[in-house]
Amino acid sequence: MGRYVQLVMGPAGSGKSTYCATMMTHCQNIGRSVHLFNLDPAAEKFEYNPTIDIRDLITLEDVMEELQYGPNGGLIYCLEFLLNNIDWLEDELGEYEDDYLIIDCPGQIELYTHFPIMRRICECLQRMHFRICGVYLLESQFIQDNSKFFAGVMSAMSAMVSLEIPHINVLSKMDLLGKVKQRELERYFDPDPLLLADEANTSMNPKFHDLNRAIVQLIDDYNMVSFLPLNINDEDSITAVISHVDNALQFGEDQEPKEPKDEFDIEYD
Ligand SMILES: Nc1nc2c(ncn2[C@@H]2O[C@H](COP(=O)(O)OP(=O)(O)OP(=O)(O)O)[C@@H](O)[C@H]2O)c(=O)[nH]1
Ligand SMILES: [Mg+2]
Repeated sequence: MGRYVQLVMGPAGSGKSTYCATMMTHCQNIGRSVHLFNLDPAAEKFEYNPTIDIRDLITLEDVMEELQYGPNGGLIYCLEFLLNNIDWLEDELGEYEDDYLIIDCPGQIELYTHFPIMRRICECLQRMHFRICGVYLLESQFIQDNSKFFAGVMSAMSAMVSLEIPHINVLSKMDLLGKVKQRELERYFDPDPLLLADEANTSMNPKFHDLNRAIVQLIDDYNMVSFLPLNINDEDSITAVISHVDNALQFGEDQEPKEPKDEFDIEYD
C-alpha cells in the first residue's frame, strides 16, 4: 500500500476537526485503516482518539501558563518546539511500511503562509516516505460573493505555494446552506476565472479592475480555482472528496508489481 497523509488545513473554525472525524468514519466503513494525527496543541477533545498527538509532547495550556505566552504566540512556540524535537515525531511515525494518516492542523493560517513550520513538517514526513496531499478547507458560508471567493482562493493558494505538495480545495459545511444557496455556490465549484473577474468588475470601483484581472490570472496559472463541495451528511459527497484525494496521492498505485527495495524512491511532483 505505502504511506499516505492527508494534511487537513484551513482557517479557524472552517471544519478541519469535523472533516477528520468524517474521513475516519468513512474510511472505517470502506475498510481502510487510517490513523488520526493531532497537530493542534490547543485541541480539547476528539471524536476519535488520535494515534499521534502533539499534546503528548507539548500543550498550549502549559506554554501559556508557564511561559506567559498568548494563544497565538504560544501555538507558534509549540510547533517550533516540535521542530526542535523532530526525533519525537520520527519515533511516533515509526517505520511502518503501510500507513495512512489524517493530520488535523491548527487554524492559524500564518502557519501555512509565512512561517516555514508546516513546510518543515511536510519535509519530515517526506523523508519518512509519506506521500502528502494538502486538503484546504474553506467554509461555504463565507464564499457568497466574488470578493470573498477571491480572498479564500488566495489564502488556499498561498498555502499551496508555500508547501509545494499536491493540494485539494474543499468547500465545507454545505449542509448548512439551503437548496437555493447551494445552487448559487455551484458557480464557484469549477468556474471560469475570467468570467468571475468581469463580474466582480461590474460591481467594484474601476481602480480595482486591473488588480482583479491580475489576481484571476494568477489563480488560473496555478490551476487553483476548483473547489469540491463537502456535505458531511451526504455519503456521495464524501466519496467524491476522498476519490480526489486518492487521485492526488496516487493511493494504492504501487500496490501491484513491487520492485524490491526501490519502491521507496518515490518522486513527488
Ligand atoms: N453543520 C455543520 N457544522 C460543521 C461542519 N463542520 C464543522 N462544523 C461545526 O463548525 C464548528 C467548528 O468545527 P471544527 O471541526 O471544530 O473546526 P476546526 O477547523 O477544526 O476549528 P479549529 O481547530 O478551532 O480551527 C463546530 O461547531 C462544528 O460542529 C459541517 O460540515 N456541517
Ligand atoms: Mg480543530
